[in-house]
Amino acid sequence: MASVRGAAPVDLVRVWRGVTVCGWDPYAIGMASPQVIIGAQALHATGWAMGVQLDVDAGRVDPAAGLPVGVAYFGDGAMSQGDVNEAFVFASTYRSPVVFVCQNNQWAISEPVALQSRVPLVERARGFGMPGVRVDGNDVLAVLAVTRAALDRARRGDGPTLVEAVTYRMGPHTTADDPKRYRDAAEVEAWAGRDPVARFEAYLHGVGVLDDAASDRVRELADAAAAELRAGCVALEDPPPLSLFDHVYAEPHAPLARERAAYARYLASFDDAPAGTAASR
Ligand SMILES: Cc1ncc(C[n+]2csc(CCOP(=O)(O)OP(=O)(O)O)c2C)c(N)n1
Ligand SMILES: [Mg+2]
Repeated sequence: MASVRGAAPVDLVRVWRGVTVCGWDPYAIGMASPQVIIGAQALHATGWAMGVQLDVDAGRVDPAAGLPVGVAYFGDGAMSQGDVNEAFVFASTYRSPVVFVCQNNQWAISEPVALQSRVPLVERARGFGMPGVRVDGNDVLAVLAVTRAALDRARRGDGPTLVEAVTYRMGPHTTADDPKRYRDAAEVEAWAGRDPVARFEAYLHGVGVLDDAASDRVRELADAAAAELRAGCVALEDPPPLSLFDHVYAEPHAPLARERAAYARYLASFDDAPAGTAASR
């Protein structure tokens, strides 16, 4: 998503390498940094969308031109978070221009979605007073169509929609996770045959839009992008340790200055550390 909006491949991994708090300029590409706090983005998108409505009230945005729309993507596990449910309440009652897309990959680390909800997640939308649409999350065109319809509804000022895209998490949650301990290999096998990229490729071949040469070219481009991403990630430089304090608050203040000074003293205590170690930089 970020790369479609203009972020370079390496921008996608800066945060995960821990060298920055945001991999790109959110204002430049109109997309916030991925949230580590599960589901917080649903509140951010809703707050932003409520701001759009204030802009309409103040005459800064012309609703006749179609409202700008916020979109929040989150997982099935996030549906159990207070943040997400609070966002649904505000977005629905204020009819805010926001679309919620729940990527239900059926696992929240080792917790299956059945433990999160006794009803299909999409059915919760009704209780909040907004439409919910359940879509095959491995069908690229279906997801596109459902998202477009939800965006159009929000642009018209008709309020939010919850989209539940049903898919499956094929790999482990993280490198520290071993899914063999809690799920059946046969289930993973069944979903392997529904790979959305392979399905869409087969569809494009079927309708004559893609031939073998074009498929090979796409694969080459993908390999090149992956190589660029890996090289860029390895080449990222650690920021100076004290820059940790630079973007926490908009304005400097005394407690922050004290903490910064204390950390500077701590770092200085390593001054005899060999060149090239973290503390010597
Ligand atoms: C508020 C909060 N609680 C717990 C965690 C730890 N945590 C990280 S990922 C995750 C599961 C997320 O599952 P889901 O929402 O289904 O997203 P998925 O990883 O499947 O895309 C949890 C509990 C967190 N990051 N934030
Ligand atoms: Mg999940």
